[in-house]
Amino acid sequence: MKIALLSDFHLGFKQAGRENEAFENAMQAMQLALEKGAELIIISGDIFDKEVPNAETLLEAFTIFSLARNANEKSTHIKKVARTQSETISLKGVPVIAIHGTHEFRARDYVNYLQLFESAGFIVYLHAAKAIIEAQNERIVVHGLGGVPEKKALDALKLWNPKPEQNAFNILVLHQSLKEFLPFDDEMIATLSIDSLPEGFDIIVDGHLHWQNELVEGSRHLVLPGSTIITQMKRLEAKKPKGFYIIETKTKKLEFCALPNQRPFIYEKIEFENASVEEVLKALKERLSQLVEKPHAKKPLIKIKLLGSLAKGHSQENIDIKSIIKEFEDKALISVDSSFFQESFTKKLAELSDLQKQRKSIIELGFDILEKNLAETDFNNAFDVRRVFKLLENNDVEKARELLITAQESAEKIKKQF
Ligand SMILES: [Mn+2]
Repeated sequence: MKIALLSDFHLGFKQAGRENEAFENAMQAMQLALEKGAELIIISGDIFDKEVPNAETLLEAFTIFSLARNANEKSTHIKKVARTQSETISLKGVPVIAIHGTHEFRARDYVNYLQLFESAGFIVYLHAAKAIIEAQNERIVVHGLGGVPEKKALDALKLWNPKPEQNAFNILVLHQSLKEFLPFDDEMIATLSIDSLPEGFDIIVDGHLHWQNELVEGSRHLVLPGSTIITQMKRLEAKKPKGFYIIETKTKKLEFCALPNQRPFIYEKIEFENASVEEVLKALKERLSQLVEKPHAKKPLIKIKLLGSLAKGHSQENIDIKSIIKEFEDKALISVDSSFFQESFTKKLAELSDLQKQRKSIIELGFDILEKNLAETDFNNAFDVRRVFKLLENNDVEKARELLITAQESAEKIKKQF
């Protein structure tokens, strides 16, 4: 069986000049996968860029899933098995199996949008569950775990504890960071590493990491389809095209299929030493002129990193990058990141980044404090802190109260036993 591995469409992602790109790229991926004869489509999370997509974005998703649904007249019965229940779901056309990513993750008291697409008959949605397909004398088992907060990923994987089935082609699908792929300058944390992933699966597909990669480590065959769109402009994404993989289960042959019409992405560094503002501007302009010389079908995305040092008395605040971006706006979508070494400025930046970190971690800090305080009470670990927090954040006070009361009752029961 030919299985297409797609990931991270980020439908709803918008940036000036790239308003339709997420949709166009995801459409290209789905179209090409079907043209290539895919008989099953697996999407490893982040179909949507936001937890709650708007109607326009939902329509885009329906359009993409309809391509698969209308690809042929067949109907496939998929047995979905979760810890406590099992059901058979029939999908028309080429079946799509998906997990949620970090972008569309919703706490368990809320319905996520993949559940909605499952109930509409467009996909089978897996979270700590597996899907079994029997077709053409083959048995395919897709084991899926949606994206969970990185801190909890290792525990979640251990708790779920997926096991490959005998006489079947087993695919494990995840949406997490892996320690091996985290660059030093990245703030993402990871609790999973390749050797912490379970063994015995024919392939392990991981979404979330936006650049494509394939590697075999020990008995594990890891495949990162990468995103179909550039969202954060990471250096690694400039090296490889966007696309998806197709695997043939019998031969285990893996093929990468690049999107036929994608926006070029150029990532460059320019280094200076004691340069004046004028020199930086001149060099930046010259480099950009060279880069846009060659005509492209789509305006290229260019990210330039300015590094090194400025001359005494020159400050990067005086480098008018905006007007340069404007000058080239007909030819490219430019983003310039200046990280000159300047003592006072570096200090200022460090302060700013500290401030930002503090702001970012206030919610995490809240969790930590609550968790710590609870550990000292009779509540102990009687309820899911994150869940209660999310409920309170959404003003579902009544539901949070109920949860706490149930937790208190069970805590008291435990206490009575001692
Ligand atoms: Mn993503």
